[in-house]
Amino acid sequence: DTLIKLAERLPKAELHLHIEGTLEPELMFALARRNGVPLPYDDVEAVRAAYQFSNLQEFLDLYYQGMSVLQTEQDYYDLTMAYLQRVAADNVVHTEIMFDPQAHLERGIAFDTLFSGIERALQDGEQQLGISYRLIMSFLRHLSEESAFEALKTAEPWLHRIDAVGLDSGEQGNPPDRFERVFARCRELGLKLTAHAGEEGPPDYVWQAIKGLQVERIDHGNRALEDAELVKALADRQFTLTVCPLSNLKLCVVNDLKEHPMLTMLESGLNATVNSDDPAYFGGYVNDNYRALIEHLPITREQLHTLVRNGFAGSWLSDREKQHHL
Ligand code: ES4
Ligand code: ZN
Repeated sequence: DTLIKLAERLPKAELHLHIEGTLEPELMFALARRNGVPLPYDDVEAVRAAYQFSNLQEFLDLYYQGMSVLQTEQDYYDLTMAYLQRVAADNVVHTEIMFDPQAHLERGIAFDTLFSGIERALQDGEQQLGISYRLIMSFLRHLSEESAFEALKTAEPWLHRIDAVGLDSGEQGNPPDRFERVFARCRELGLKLTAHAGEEGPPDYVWQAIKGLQVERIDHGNRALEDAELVKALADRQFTLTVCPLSNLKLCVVNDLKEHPMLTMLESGLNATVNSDDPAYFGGYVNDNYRALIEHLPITREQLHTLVRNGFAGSWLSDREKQHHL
């Protein structure tokens, strides 16, 4: 109980958050009505009832369907502002949010529309709520490398306002290797690099992400624990792992939170962090994820402080900004 109180009140950073995954059913319905987009659900309860997944792909199908209600700049603003207001209550003071441009461009939404809405909310959030931010443009790995290059070209006029690129969507059968050239180009452009790896995919995908894509962080990374040499490489080189406990539970990456590998990760010297991934779909924001860990694992006060500190240390804040939080 005291650990939960401590986790709730500590200032925190969130490093793994898909802005499209913050679309709560209430806002989904409001935007569907506002834009005249049909939804295959009768009400908010029916949406929530549909959120039972046995793997990543079952979630992704509903995630891509849900975002079809996002149409105007104001929609993206409202989505992002709702997230910021929600996590301000969790004492999140820094957030690094991912967005999936290809999922919107494919539906005929202009890059300017989605980017302006998200960025305007982040700027207002920084002013009004004191939440600093970084922006991560994520490529969809179920699409081709050519499609990723196209998205990068479309984003060109905005790249100076984007901090990093990522790689997400269905992992099985979509190894990082295929995106080596587009990540190399992003690196040349001065963007930071991260990739989802080892959520459902094998340790080899994590190796490909660090060796082939040359990412600085790994999103998830759970299955890295199956490869002792990989664990050593990640620990020696101080990679940050952006772990998402409630996501892992909802997507059956773990069967029970009591079996969650978070403490094993810390004890193996890995720089793990606590994040919410797609909070509207997985049943909780950052504090809910801390609470779930504390309730199910024998976590110490020191380990809790380490997780919170890792969030700032692994962020893309400047060294000076990090000093302020560490
Ligand atoms: C995602 Cl949990 C997860 N994994 C991979 N891709 C994603 N996109 C949104 N959430
Ligand atoms: Zn994710």
